Amino acid sequence: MNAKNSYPEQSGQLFGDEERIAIADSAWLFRGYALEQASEIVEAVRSVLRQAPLRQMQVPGGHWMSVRTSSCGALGWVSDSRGYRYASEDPLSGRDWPAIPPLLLALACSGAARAGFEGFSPDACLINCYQPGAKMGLHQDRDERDLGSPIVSLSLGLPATFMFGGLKRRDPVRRFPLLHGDLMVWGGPSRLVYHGVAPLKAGEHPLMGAWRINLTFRHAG
Ligand code: MD6
Ligand code: FE
Repeated sequence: MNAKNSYPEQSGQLFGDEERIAIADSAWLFRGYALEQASEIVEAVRSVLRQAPLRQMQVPGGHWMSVRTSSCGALGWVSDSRGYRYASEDPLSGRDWPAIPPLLLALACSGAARAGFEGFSPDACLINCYQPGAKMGLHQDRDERDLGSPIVSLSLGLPATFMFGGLKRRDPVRRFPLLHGDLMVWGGPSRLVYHGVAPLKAGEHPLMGAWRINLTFRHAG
């Protein structure tokens, strides 16, 4: 089957015991990729958040994001009324961001390699936390200097509806669920696709309670 034409609504492709779903050219979803390590991952994220707490950020235009964010890695993603950028210090504390925990780094690199992106070396991991009602509007991830590297995205906790559009804002949008433990890798021709997250539905997750956390690993610098 041509990977380009096998969308999650239509088919799942099985490789070994793992489901690898082609979303678009060079965009893959690995269902349940991190399930076995989920509780250790959550512990690692908690330890990052003790050092760099979640906060709400303002976006250009003055609105506040409904998602709460933090970062780890050499660079962290920050936003204020002046714009978005990567910064080597956490503006809340004035200190460096915590390092990316080794377990998370290993997971991101192995996932990238499975999607055909060998040698991925993320220097930024953005942590997005959603409570019911929180959402993320359609956007492109284009603040990274290195657009040749993919983005690796790990979802934990409550399920979300991911919106996956095209390279133009008005292109049609497909929707698919992102579940606890799912890993997405996208790059190459899909690197600048518009995407977003529909408002999170209320629920209770056994490990995460009423939360969804999404980690996105990037090579930003
Ligand atoms: C989220 N994710 O899943 C938001 N961006 O909560 C993103 O914005 C994202 O998952 C680029 C690549 C993968 C992503
Ligand atoms: Fe994004």
